[in-house]
Amino acid sequence: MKRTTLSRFLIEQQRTAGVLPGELRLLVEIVARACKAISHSVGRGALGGVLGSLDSENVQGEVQKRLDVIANEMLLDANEWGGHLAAMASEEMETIHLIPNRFPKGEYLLLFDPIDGSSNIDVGLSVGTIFSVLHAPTESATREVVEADFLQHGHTQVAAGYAIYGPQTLLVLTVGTGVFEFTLDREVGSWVMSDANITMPAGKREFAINMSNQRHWSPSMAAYVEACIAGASGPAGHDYNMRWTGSMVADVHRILKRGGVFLYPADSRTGQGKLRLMYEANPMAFLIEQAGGAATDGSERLLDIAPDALHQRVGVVLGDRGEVERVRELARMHR
Ligand code: AHM
Ligand code: MG
Repeated sequence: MKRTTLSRFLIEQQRTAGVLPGELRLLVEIVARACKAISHSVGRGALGGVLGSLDSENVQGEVQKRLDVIANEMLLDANEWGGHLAAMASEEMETIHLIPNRFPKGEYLLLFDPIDGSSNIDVGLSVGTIFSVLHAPTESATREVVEADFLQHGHTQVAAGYAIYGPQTLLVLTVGTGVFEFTLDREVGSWVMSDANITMPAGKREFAINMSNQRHWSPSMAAYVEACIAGASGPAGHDYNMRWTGSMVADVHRILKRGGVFLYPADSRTGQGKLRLMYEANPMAFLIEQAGGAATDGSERLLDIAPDALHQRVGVVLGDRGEVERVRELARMHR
């Protein structure tokens, strides 16, 4: 079997396809290297003393897990010195992280959720790292980067991906030329391509949602899920299967490979969803669209939302185009 490593893939994207600037290639390699280190820590679990919670809360008021903080530090340390970044932002940090003056400043912005699906950490189930790369605005080259520089539409992302720490450690990546999956070869320490040009299987009847929030959904969202549950005898006319792991990376990965739809809708208590636009919804929407799927906040295309805050939350419906369109159609009908 011919082994295409992540490095080779990225060099070929740069050389042949001409779509990948050298600095961006370096950036992706460094993020992937940090994910390798995070995978090692996650894998050590109780043996590495990395499980459990800290006394601290993040900006979202969530109790931080030890691994949330460790993974955040690993991503910051790995990406600070490379010279390809102007600043970083993370779910675990209130505001942006500037590149220290002792290092050269590059032209990209990196956003990440260091450990997504944190509630799974202490029980040994799949968690992941999600990341998104943007161009720093040109004018930021001559001044300090500010939070507003990050508030760009999702469709301006130049790369996005996630690592999933499960039975295998996988890296799923797009640089805007399709979606590629790499499996970590632990013996050699390199990422090896295990799936190329991933296209979501269409028409699969599977949905992933936290049903315990049902009473807080909009009438159109409730109608969509009711129809899924009613199955063949209801308006959808088909039986559906449901899955929920409580880890977006795992649920989205399942849908990317097997088809179906992932939903974390807006909640009537806040008018927002749980998931964050900039480092959860947008990168996943970019990947899903690149794989032939669609992504919306319930009515608008996710990648077209103009962000107004770094930690903004948003409703998320992504996956099978037909299912996403039905959600949007129901929202229009209930308006
Ligand atoms: P986290 O980034 O703090 O882990 O929160 C995001 C996670 C997603 O991975 C997942 O889809 C969702 O929260 C699960 O929420 P719930 O607890 O409602 O099942
Ligand atoms: Mg998360």
